[in-house]
Amino acid sequence: MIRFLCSAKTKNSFPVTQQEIVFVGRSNVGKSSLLNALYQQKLAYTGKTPGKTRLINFFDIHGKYTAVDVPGYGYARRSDKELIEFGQMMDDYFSRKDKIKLVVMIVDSRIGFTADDLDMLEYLKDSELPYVIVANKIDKLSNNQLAKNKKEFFQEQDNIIYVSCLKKTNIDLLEKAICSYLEVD
Ligand SMILES: Nc1nc2c(ncn2[C@@H]2O[C@H](COP(=O)(O)OP(=O)(O)O)[C@@H](O)[C@H]2O)c(=O)[nH]1
Ligand SMILES: [Mg+2]
Repeated sequence: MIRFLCSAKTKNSFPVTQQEIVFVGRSNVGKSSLLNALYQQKLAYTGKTPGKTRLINFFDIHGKYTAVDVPGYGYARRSDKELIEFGQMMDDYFSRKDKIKLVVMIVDSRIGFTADDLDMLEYLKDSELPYVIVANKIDKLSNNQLAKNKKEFFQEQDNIIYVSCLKKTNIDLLEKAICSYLEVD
């Protein structure tokens, strides 16, 4: 059973959990779609309005781990105050390092890493958090174009999974990757 636990934005309102798998990505990159594909149900809103979800959402996944849906970053229409609050929320959340087993960072296979993505990547590397990159929307690319993008955009990275949430391509590979990072008792 998949169960919504809570929405939170400050340290003392985060739930008590055992192990967390965290999902991050730019607004509109397909994070909600990925969660839907992975869990075969709607955990968060899929929608055309970017930046809709502004809190960190926690879901219990079959009592095995907690899936954490972090708000999309790189949303241009945010005020300075909102950006500072967002940064604070991220720092508060990611400081709970012992809980975080894996960060799943979603990018767009058609455009590679944007400046915002590179900031996030640096943040993950600096924090020494384990992460995997999911390059989404490969259904929008021809085989040739995908091969080209793999080489041009993602050559430096070996921990990349190329997926289509729309067509459910390679979602099983991500599932396996997640499992491999979980502690089993
Ligand atoms: N073609 C295609 N479109 C996708 C895919 N994943 C998501 N989308 C579309 O991208 C848009 C944003 O998706 P959403 O899941 O709401 O992104 P979020 O803002 O990151 O949660 C929606 O119109 C989705 O239908 C995919 O794998 N292929
Ligand atoms: Mg969403």
